[in-house]
Amino acid sequence: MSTLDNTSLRLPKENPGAEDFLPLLGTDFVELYVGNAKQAAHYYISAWGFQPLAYAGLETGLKDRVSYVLEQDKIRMVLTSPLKSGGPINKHIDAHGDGVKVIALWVDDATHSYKETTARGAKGYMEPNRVKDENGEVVFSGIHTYGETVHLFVERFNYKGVFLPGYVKWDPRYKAASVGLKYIDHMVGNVGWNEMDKWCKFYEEVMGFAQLISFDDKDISTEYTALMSKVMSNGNGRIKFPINEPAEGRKKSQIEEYIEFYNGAGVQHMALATDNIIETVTALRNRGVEFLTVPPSYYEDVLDRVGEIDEDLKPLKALSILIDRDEEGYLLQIFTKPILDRPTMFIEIIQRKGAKSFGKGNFKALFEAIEREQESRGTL
Ligand code: TYF
Ligand code: FE
Repeated sequence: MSTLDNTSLRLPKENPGAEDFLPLLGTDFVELYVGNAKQAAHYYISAWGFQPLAYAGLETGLKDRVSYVLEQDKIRMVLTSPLKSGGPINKHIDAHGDGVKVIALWVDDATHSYKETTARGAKGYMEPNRVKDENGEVVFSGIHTYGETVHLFVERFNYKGVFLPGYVKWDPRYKAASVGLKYIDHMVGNVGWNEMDKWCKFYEEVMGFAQLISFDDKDISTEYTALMSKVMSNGNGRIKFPINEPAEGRKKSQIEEYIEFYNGAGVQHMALATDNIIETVTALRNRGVEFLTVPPSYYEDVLDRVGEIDEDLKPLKALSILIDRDEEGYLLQIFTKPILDRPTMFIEIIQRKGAKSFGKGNFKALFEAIEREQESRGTL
């Protein structure tokens, strides 16, 4: 039996002649459906250092929903709540609690993106739809992915407005300083038993992604909460979607716990990048964000494993920041506790110093920390 088997670390599109039928320019935004967008927005501003950007609601002519848009450097987050009962957003929240509904991808041609992906088997969510206001125009389209999660394709013709047509600038008096978060490094999906390959195939065939890494953790599955994971990436490497499925182990898989509480597949974590993880995590902790911790013994031999690093070990240890290395460099990472009452979504903070991998060397310590949390909840 092998331990975590990092079988390959290769970039997709090794055959340069192949044309990318779905060129993606980046993540446009992530939209969460939440029970109380006003309060959630305050949390992401005060605790996470997001800046208020845009708003749509009763005041702008919407009747049944409200959305707050926040940004921090390249990260844009939309928080949406229903204003009436019984609609699709209510049903989503009833089934899943707060969670990610939309991972929106920025494209040059939303109509082409829709045609190419639906022709390859994607289930349509929104047909190409052109929206205009005095600041320009945007074309949207969308497809379904795992669970009730969707991908929107967003085409912006140099749209000059604050976010999208229908939104007005949101400029509340209260603001909080940024914590230094820069961009979305990856977004992870949890899917059901034996569904990982199906969804990896979806990203491969329908969206032209390729597999970057696979974790097939035979040993881990007998001793720790078990899971399997494959990382899918688009052609230019800007979009990375790891997909996890539960595996049978001695204790209940953290993925199974997620699926139970989320009522199906969905986004498990967003990894947000910083270029100074010590400062970012210090600020987040001071504002009340709770992180998983590892025992001090983790730091006794970590430098034997990862070699020299630029940072002092002392603050990393004090903050419980994890370190890992691959062929190309090293990375620093840390994981919050679930940020919701349901043990579903959490956030990872990551600083890459050359490494392109996902912290395989930390899985044991990380999964033990997650198990301690599961134990405290009585859900193991
Ligand atoms: O995204 C990743 O692969 C890392 C490690 O349930 C990880 O952040 C993998 C699975 C998991 C939690 C973290
Ligand atoms: Fe991650």
